[in-house]
Amino acid sequence: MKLYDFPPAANAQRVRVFLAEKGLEVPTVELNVRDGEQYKEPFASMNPFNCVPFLELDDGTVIAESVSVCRYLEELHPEPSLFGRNAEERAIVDMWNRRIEIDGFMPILHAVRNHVPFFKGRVIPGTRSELPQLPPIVERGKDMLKVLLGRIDPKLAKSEFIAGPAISIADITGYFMMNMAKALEMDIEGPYPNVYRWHQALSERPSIQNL
Ligand SMILES: N[C@@H](CCC(=O)N[C@@H](CS)C(=O)NCC(=O)O)C(=O)O
Repeated sequence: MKLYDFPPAANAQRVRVFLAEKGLEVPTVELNVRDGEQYKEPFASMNPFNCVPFLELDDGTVIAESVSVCRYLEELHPEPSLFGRNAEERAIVDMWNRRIEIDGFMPILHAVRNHVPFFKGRVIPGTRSELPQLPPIVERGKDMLKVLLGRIDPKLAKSEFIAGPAISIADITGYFMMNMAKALEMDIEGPYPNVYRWHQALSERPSIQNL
């Protein structure tokens, strides 16, 4: 098995944090997505989404998508669980992970890609599209994140982690969502003190410190 990775890429870091939390090591191959290596062969044929991370199994099967890679590794190594230990926990973790990805991670990703000059000419991940950066997408992304944080903050007032008393994939997704929000200079500490505390605590974990 080989993990195709690029150390500065947030989605690749999601998988690396997951591996560290589980105490797993997987051989990695670095693919420089800034220089466009993902568009060259054999990588373009291996992963039609032209992104990192992706996992190549020994028989050549490729699994792209950070959460799908993590889910596969969880099946092979169930302990410690980051997707839930029974039907109820798995549903709760999945619910929060999906809501974070759909309502916060994706909107804020598009906000960043439409705001930060570095992403000019690459507003859609995994494409070389010349589509222009659009300021309304930035504002809408921030608005959507605020709605989500308004729902997560009361939850984190009562719970150390998003889906319950133990860290899960939902916290990893949420951690990287909040990192992206930093690029948009949003005030988090004032309106969402529990989100702020949770994000600070996660940033001190060895899995994140050692990225
Ligand atoms: N939904 C995908 C997103 C993957 C993704 O967007 N990866 C970025 C790095 S953070 C990438 O490889 N981008 C290359 C590009 O935009 O050309 C996942 O979770 O794995």
